[in-house]
Amino acid sequence: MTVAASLDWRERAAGLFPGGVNSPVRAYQAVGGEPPLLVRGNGAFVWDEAGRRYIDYVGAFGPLLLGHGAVAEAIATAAALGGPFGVTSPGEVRLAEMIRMRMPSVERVRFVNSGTEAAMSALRVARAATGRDLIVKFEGGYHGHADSLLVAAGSGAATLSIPDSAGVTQSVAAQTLVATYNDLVSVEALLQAHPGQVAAVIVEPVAANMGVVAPLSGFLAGLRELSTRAGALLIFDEVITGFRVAPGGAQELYGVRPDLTVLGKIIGGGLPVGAYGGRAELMDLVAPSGPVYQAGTLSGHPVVMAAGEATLTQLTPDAYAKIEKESARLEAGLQVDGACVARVGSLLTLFFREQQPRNFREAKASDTRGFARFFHSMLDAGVVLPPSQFEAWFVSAGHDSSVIDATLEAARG
Ligand code: KE4
Repeated sequence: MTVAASLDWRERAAGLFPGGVNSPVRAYQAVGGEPPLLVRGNGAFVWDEAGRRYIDYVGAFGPLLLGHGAVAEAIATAAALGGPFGVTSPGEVRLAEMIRMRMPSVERVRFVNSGTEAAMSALRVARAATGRDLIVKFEGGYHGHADSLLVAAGSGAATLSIPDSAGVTQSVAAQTLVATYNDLVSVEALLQAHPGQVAAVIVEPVAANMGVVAPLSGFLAGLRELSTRAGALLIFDEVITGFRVAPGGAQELYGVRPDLTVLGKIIGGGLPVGAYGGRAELMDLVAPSGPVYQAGTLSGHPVVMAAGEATLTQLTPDAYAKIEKESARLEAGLQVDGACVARVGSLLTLFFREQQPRNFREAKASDTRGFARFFHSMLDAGVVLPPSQFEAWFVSAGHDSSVIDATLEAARG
């Protein structure tokens, strides 16, 4: 495709979609410049319309733990069978059983079509189960764009400096209390100030939407204890960490059992998906078993289930070991002046600050202009990163030693 042709695509997109994109972070507003027009991917690589190859650390923002195209055959086979059928299909059962085997806390699960839908629904279950209205989230935590969660939000909301979205009413926002990540005192203070009123504490067990910020030792166990003591449910948003940071997600890695878990991304292998699940007596509150209504035309779509099943099947112990080895090599080799690396498994962020942040306030103090310069130097060198200091780099099984070496070479500039 010629440059003129790609300009045409951009002009047409600008006239069709807000900001020319279907999700804000893709607009490159935080880093400037125009995103490449990517048309193909395979493994760790993507190609633009001019045939230029890039090493990809966006990985669709998390789903592609196996790399691009890894489950294309499973998708094609399932698509050829027609459907969806408007009744439960075998693929839904198989994927749900794989999830439960890896995350025993998820005794019952409901598939939906996005992480947003999953988080929104989990909150509804928590409010129904406790009869309480308030929720606690963390500054810089991102759980999708449901009204009550667009308060002090991370990811694209932080990138664009709109963590509290227009259109979210004051009355809805007032039911969301905001604590500081890695600060149990801030959580305890909110719970004590609102006795008997907090339905749930929702947390990204590894924060990845303020950049990657690991939980300090004892933080997650502390949330477990504080929530239980306050009669609130603990919700782990594992949309990013689920099946990435360990086969059983962060709840396996850190040994803390939430009451409800929110999932997405990897369980759809790159297709639109979400899921929420947890203790049977909680999930049996969901219609048609109970009074919490939640529904979705394409929930449990057989092609999506096949993509998720193929993904989890290919995530063998060897695959995890390989991803961990190369992620560790990337962390060790990334020496960039004025920057430090934060990593949990195959999630990594290069923060343009001296010390790894422990919360969003510290993450926001990063030199975002320095990040933008680095972002473009890497793009020019054929490495495409998530276009925000407040996103994670996603390493996949396709990022082999030669890819990591090429990345480190590009970072040396
Ligand atoms: P979706 O509704 O975008 O499928 O999932 C929302 C969501 C929920 N929970 C966590 C922890 C998430 O990270 C997300 C979405 N992640 C962002 C990337 N940080 C999606 C990228 C985008 O908004 O385009």
